[in-house]
Amino acid sequence: MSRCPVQRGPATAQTLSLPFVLKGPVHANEATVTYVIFGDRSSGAFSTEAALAEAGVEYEFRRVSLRDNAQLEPEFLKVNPSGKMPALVLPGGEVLTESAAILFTVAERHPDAGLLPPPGSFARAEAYRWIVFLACEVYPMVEIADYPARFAPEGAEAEALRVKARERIRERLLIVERNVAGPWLLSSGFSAADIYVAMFTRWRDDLGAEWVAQNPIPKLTAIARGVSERPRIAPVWQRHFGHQTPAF
Ligand SMILES: N[C@@H](CCC(=O)N[C@@H](CS)C(=O)NCC(=O)O)C(=O)O
Repeated sequence: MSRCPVQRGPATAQTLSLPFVLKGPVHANEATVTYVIFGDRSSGAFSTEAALAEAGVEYEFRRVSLRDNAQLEPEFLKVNPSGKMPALVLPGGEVLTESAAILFTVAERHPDAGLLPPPGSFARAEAYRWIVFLACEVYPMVEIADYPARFAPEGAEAEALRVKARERIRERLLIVERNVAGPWLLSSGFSAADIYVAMFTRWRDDLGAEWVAQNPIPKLTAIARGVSERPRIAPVWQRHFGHQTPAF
């Protein structure tokens, strides 16, 4: 299976230190003092957590197990009716979903973190372009690769669809690879787009070792390494992806 957060390695004390399941209901009108992230290890919730960590703000991570399909439990559906993670509860209690929208919002609420280039600049437009490209052209393919039986009859047809979805993911990541300014995705420097694309490079089952060997993605790999080494993100990276070998 290639679920984006598949538990590939042994659980460590670090990874299990997250609360295992929802601690209690969170409603849109419940006042919270810090951000609350709902997600699983190695999932799309990495991008939310990394952005908040980079911004240097407090947050709580509530673990929703994809392996146990907890995202489809009524309790989580109250948080995100589409049964997807990440979901973010803002300090005022409002619930926000969609990983790209969350990145834009965190960047806007914490401008000093420099998660996006200055408003109005072309660099900012490019950040929007690549984050939206990943959210709209790549992320939906992950659902097809992870849960093909949602889209085709179970068995050979679903498996064939999974293969096709993975091909699209690979082809589209190569488009991003060819557009990396270096060393970061944008010529203006580090941004939330780097956090986001680094996450997609970690979902190795979607890429496949053989494909990576034949289609090196050195620029995206360098971005992933750079993101993993940012002082505020490094512990987050370790919790989500540290179990992977080789790391890059
Ligand atoms: N459009 C959503 C996609 C999120 C998504 O597909 N997340 C995966 C985990 S990486 C998920 O929750 N999958 C569970 C499911 O589809 O049942 C976003 O960008 O936040």
